[in-house]
Amino acid sequence: MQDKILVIGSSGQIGTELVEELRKIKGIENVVASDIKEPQIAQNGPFEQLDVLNKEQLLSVVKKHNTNQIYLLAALLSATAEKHPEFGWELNMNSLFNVLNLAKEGIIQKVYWPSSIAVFGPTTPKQHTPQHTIMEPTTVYGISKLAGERWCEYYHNKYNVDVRSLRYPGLIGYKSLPGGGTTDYAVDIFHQALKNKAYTCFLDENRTLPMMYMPDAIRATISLMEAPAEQIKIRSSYNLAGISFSPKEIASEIEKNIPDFKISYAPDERDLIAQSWPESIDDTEAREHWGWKNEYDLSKMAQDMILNLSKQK
Ligand code: AKB
Repeated sequence: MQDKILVIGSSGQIGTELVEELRKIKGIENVVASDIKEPQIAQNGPFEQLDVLNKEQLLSVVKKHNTNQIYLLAALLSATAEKHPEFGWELNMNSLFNVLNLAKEGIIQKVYWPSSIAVFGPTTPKQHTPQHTIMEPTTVYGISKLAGERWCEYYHNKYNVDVRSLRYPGLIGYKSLPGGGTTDYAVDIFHQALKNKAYTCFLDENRTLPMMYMPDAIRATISLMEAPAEQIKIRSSYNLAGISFSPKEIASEIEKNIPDFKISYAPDERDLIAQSWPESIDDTEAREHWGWKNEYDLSKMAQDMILNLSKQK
């Protein structure tokens, strides 16, 4: 059967790059982008303005395009959800139910839903955090992602829904800006370094977090979705590891490329969120089950970011 894909939240940080890559692989007409907002950039394929919380609208878009797979990327991220806890919970959970129920009813065949390192909390082991461990998230976003993981597994076990998920670390890319996350600094720092040769970081200089370069994240997402179902042994969400670094370490990497770059620190409430998260992730299961392997280390990622952002200036 031809894959007919709907990407919900296509104008966001992941959506922008995922749609581009999926269209290369599946064909432009087979990947419908959708977002609650009108797109800011010209679309090179089908687009639908869609509020995922509106079940009727979602169903009519799915029917119109004969969709059989949904990538659900719409969410409030960690920092924004702390400011709007009730809406964060409503959007992050009800969007998932609306999509999982389409799969339960057999209207669509496959679902991708992103989880996050935010499912872990202060009581979780911080180094090489294992797949199965203590999970006591302290943010609205983390609580919604952990609950979502449990529901994904439940829908798989009870209703045989083919749902797949990754616990993304902080994502870094040059094609679009992140919005409302705690790890956003690791993108902003490059923009400010190139523009002003200076950056004030909202995290502590030693606040190490798990991160990943976008080409790795997109490859992981599509590999997981394309893997034969029998290889997917975890139906909650897979740990996924790339690079771990602190603001101080990424700043010194940037300095190698932009020698007069200066960083200063003004930690705010996002540093408290970051403090509750792991420093590094053990992704043994993803490697063993469906052959995941990251390609980018800190210096390769930083060089590529600087090269590509310089071309955009
Ligand atoms: C955030 O910072 O909220 C996200 C995430 C780690 O899921 N980038």
